[in-house]
Amino acid sequence: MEYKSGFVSIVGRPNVGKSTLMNNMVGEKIAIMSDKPQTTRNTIQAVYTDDQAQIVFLDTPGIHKPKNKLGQMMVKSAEESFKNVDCILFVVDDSDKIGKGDSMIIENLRKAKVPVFLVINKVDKIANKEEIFDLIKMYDQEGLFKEIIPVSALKGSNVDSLIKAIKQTLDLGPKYFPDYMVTDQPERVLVAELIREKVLQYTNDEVPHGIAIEIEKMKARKDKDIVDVSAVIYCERNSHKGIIIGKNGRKLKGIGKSAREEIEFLLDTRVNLQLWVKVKENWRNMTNFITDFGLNE
Ligand code: GDP
Ligand code: K
Ligand code: MG
Repeated sequence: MEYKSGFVSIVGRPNVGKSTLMNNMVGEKIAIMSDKPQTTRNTIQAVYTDDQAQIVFLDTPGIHKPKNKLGQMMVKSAEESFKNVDCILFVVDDSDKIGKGDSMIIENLRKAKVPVFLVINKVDKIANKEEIFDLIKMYDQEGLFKEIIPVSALKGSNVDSLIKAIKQTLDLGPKYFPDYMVTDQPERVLVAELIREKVLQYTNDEVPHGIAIEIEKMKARKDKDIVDVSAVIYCERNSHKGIIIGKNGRKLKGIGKSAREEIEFLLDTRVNLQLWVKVKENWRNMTNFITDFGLNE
């Protein structure tokens, strides 16, 4: 059998589970996940490889109305990813109506020249399985989707059917990436993203999107099997700094501990992690500062 490959863009409203789905398909945690919208800031590539095909997934920031410069960049990179792909996964969740956000994406997708799969995610939340058929019927009336596939990205249910369906649409093509490679993101970016995920988790909704992570140092020690990482957590306000650090530094300690554990797992080595919190007002409207953090132009 001849080898197939192609690029697949994952689009959908914030929080429907795009990053969770992509991580499940490639079997590793590449995109960070959280219950806050717009957790994914730049387009991330993740690679699925088996002995018949290679699929390169593009996880895009959610499409929404931009509120600031960072938002504008996120939407732009999501729309760019409609082009130059072999098929598109449009992910929705278990809501029983097609809302404004989804309708907007559907209208955009009508312009796409490649097959669009509809992925109904979070079906683990639907107790009555009849309701899944109702959802399929509702979306089928749009007359847009090549196939409608219900999955649970969180539990991994039916994700194999989705991969099978994608493989069927792909043309013959080369293996773009070596087998072991699951993402184009450099380790530094993954480490920064893991720290950002922990800050978001530990601070609940108190510190909204005003944080960015800069890795100041990431270096393996010569003599020992240990990597020193030092990173700065930038936030927009002094009050946010206090929240992140917490009483007696307790919160920052927790963030550091759980981030360190995940970084150790990622790098497969012991890690010495130092975290600093600094205030940089209004960084989201400063283009230079944003590009500094490796976000797409
Ligand atoms: P994204 O913004 O579309 O990338 O969404 P995320 O992947 O960050 O997921 C948003 C939230 O939905 C997180 O809290 C996930 O744990 C949750 N989630 C994702 N997939 C599922 C699923 O299949 N079932 C359930 N119950 N929750 C999910
Ligand atoms: K999210
Ligand atoms: Mg995401």
